[in-house]
Amino acid sequence: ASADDWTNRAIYQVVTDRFALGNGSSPSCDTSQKTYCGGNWQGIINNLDYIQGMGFDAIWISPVVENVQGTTTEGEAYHGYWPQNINSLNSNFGSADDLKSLSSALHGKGMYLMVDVVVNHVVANPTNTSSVWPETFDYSLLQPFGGSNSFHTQCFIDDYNNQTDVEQCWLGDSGLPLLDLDTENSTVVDTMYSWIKNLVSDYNIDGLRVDTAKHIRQDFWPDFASNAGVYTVGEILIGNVTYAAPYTKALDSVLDYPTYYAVYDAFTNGTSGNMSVITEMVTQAQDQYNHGTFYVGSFVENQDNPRIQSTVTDQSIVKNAMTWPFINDGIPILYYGQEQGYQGGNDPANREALWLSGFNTENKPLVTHVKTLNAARKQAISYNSSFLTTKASFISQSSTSTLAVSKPPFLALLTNGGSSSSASWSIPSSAGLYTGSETLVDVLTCETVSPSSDGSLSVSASSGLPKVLMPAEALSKSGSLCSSQ
Ligand code: ABC
Repeated sequence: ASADDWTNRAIYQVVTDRFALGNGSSPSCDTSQKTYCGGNWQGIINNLDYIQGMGFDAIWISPVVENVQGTTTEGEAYHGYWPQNINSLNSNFGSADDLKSLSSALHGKGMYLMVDVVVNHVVANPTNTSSVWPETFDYSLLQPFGGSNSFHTQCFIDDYNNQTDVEQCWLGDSGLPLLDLDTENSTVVDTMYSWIKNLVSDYNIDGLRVDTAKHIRQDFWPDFASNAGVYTVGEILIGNVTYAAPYTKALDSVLDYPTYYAVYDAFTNGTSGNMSVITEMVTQAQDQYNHGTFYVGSFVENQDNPRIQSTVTDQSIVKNAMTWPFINDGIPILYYGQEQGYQGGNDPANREALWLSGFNTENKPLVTHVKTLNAARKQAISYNSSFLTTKASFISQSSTSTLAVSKPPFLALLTNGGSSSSASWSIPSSAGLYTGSETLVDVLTCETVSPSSDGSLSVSASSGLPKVLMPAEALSKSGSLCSSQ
């Protein structure tokens, strides 16, 4: 599927090892141990209704290839980011048939499969830590790269502001080095290009999340992407739009990290969090990214960063932050477990087992919230045929604790004030959003508000909850959203 095919989708991100077991069992899973807990592809297949039931129509799974075996100084490779043999699958997650079954089960339900892929490095436990590189590894394990000449000379990245270091040196440390493939070496390059072509076709993959994309020269990526032939979204872990921008030409797009940091900071610092930084970041990204922000992956949690609720548990604030990915330009991504209220902090604590929640959806306000957001976005897409190609715009507010985002038919009103605060937003008639004759429905509560006769709008919220307003007319054909309107 192409980037355009992905724009109307919503992605549920799973850490394969932590989502579900194929046999339905629920073993304990101590995240601090950094070991495999047993989740696998069959477990995902068995629980697709849980994911689809919340309105998601795509999943992103952990890297699928065989990883370093046994334990390392950083534990086991349960997350999948330590490839050892790229031509074989990670048997902890299942067999080739299981992965094919997952792909076809998804397609049978009209859903897409996004696979995480690692090209930057492979991993082997050092055999002899006292020896000097390249004598340190058994290269025969690293398939199909079997020799030190496939790698950049060992050095560890110590200056992330030095792009040569970032591309040529290694991630990890001497305890667990991530052997940095020499992606200037034409044999390595050709191997990777044909590998990705085969992987996508063997498992009928619809999109790729490209790990560590900033650690490889930009001009490696266009041919990689064309061999893949599907939507590619790169991980450029950076808070800076100008740095990330060129990668939106090398790949289809990037995970929207700069905005992520702005959103995380805005919602986890009480009312001193500055919502106007979100406006600045998105505006820059809309201007600088290829295709604006229409193809970005928009998220507020993932496997590398502390969950929102590790910092803030006020449910109004949590709901505001969770609303963000669904009301802006990008493709929304929800990291598994957020809907269950998980609170894990930094890696590895943020990789809790979802089965411990029992996949319960009853009396789970955040499950309901996500379900409503997905339904609202689908309704917006079907009501306004240019929704997906209309840039989100921001209506300036007097307080930096509030944000008003217009993406017709949505007007989303967010606040970081929390449940004991009151917030207000005003939309001047000069914004040109309304004529004054509309009735607007907050799809999160089904309450209505009306603009004044001049088209201006004043809204207040007493418990710090977000509002997602849509004209009642935009809902009339929808069965599920505020159907009495
Ligand atoms: C293991 C342990 C951790 C331990 C860590 C050092 O080692 O488990 O407890 O803290 C995988 C595993 C991890 C594992 C690592 C290393 O491998 O999942 O558990 O950590 O062995 C991707 C994946 C990630 C994966 C890998 C490796 C890469 O999403 O899950 O990790 O395949 C860098 C990379 C980025 C990578 C990330 C983990 O590290 O660029 O691709 N993620 C700065 C740098 C970033 C850097 C980041 C963190 O620090 O610019 O490049 O990311 O080290 C902003 C700034 C940014 C700054 C951030 C922190 O702040 O603008 O520049 O990022 O404001």
